[in-house]
Amino acid sequence: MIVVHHLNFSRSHRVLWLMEELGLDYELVRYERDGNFRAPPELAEIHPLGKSPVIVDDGFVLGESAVILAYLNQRHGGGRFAPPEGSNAYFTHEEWLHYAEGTAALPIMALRIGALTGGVSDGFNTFLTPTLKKTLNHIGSAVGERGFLSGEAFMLADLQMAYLLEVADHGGMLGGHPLVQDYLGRLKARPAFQRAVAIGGPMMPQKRSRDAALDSGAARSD
Ligand SMILES: N[C@@H](CCC(=O)N[C@@H](CS)C(=O)NCC(=O)O)C(=O)O
Repeated sequence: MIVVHHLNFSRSHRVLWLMEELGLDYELVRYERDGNFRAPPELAEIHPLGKSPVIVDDGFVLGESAVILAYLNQRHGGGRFAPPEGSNAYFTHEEWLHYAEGTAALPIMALRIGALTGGVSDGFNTFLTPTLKKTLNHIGSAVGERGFLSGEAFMLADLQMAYLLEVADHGGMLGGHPLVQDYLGRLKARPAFQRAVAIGGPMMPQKRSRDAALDSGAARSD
């Protein structure tokens, strides 16, 4: 049985979503963020980073959401949500899958965390704001009016990207990027996405409670 260690308001929504897309059985272990928006220490008993998501499959412990998604898709999903292994399309899809956390996350998370913790410096902002624009333009050009990152089919990379776009939307960053806004809407309309929200809660808290949690505490992680 696959065990999914799920933290509320976090990237582990991705794993629940894929489980629901694939129709797999799993056991859910829930963790609640503390007043500083941090994971509780019990998560570090599962994986040394103490972050979510983490899965345990028959004793095999795996962290990092992109790898978890690829593992579940290959080992338990018949490769359904990625192009055929070894093809050029496969590597283009890998590029998008890793682009999410490797590149797109930086401007989105830094601007959002900055806004919630007193603002980023002007110097950092001169890097972040144009980088955010480039990032959202890049995603918008790829998905166009109706597509997904790798073309016409929904794949792991789309599932990976949604959390970051939700954070961007939460921070009011999607204005001026209607293609990205529509794309996020298409992703969130998927029944499996909605089942994952019903099971594990939303990806982001209501703005007010989140701000209050951050205001009341010290530094936070993403
Ligand atoms: N790159 C990692 C990021 C994992 C991560 O930062 N998880 C956050 C939740 S979105 C977390 O557990 N934060 C709580 C903490 O660090 O205390 C992934 O994609 O899995």
